[in-house]
Amino acid sequence: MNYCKLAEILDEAARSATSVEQISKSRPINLEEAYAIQAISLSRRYKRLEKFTGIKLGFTSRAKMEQMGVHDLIWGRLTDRMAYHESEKMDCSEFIHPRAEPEIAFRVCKDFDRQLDHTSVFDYIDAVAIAIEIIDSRFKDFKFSLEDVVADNCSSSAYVIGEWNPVSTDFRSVAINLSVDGYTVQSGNTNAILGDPVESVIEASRLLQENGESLEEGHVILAGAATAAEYIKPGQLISAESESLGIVKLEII
Ligand code: OOG
Ligand code: MG
Repeated sequence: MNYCKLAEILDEAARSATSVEQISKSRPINLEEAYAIQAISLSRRYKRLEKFTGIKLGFTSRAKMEQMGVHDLIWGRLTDRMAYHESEKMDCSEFIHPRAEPEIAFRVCKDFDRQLDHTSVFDYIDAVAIAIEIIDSRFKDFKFSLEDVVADNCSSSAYVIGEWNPVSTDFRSVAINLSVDGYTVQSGNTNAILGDPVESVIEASRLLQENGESLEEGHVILAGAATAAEYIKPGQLISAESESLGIVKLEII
């Protein structure tokens, strides 16, 4: 089966909220092929007039690696169709088996034109926020290999970003949690994200440059979850909170 067909299968699985078999079960693919499938699957979304809004990193914390049994940093693409506002409700029927995780988001203020380092990175991001990412693997039982999940755009399906804070706000080594209906279900610390979430931005710039791609002013970077993810269902109010960054909520129907 060629890449286009595999991309179509994954894109249609997302569109119809129907799970499919893991690619790796029938055909071994390598990481390069997996990223090629991801890119083709996203180009189908762009043809439907979805707009690229930024990228997400995955498996930047031990909690996530252990939960999913996958041990390498991955990246996927975000589009405007995945972006929810706090005032919107997320309709669970448009998803297969969605899970929520608490994240940190950074806002890009200058087009990425180089690989960033610890000093230059702050010229390129001007805001930080608490966020919820909704991941929804298109694979049955939410099970996959590293290559499978990369081909599936790293399970990206939705995200909501709280109020932006200046990037000088303390986002390092701060407690972060995920709550369902006001009860904390996951708690962690932002230092679980590569030791410091800003490392995700540096990693993002490296990965993008290696791929000949870039981020522009206004794009966002989801740094990766600091805790394991939780299954969500209709009727729940999901929130992510951190003392310094505030709270963001998403109502599920
Ligand atoms: C893959 C996506 C991982 C994160 O924050 O680590 C991810 C998955 O767990 O389905 O988004
Ligand atoms: Mg995530």
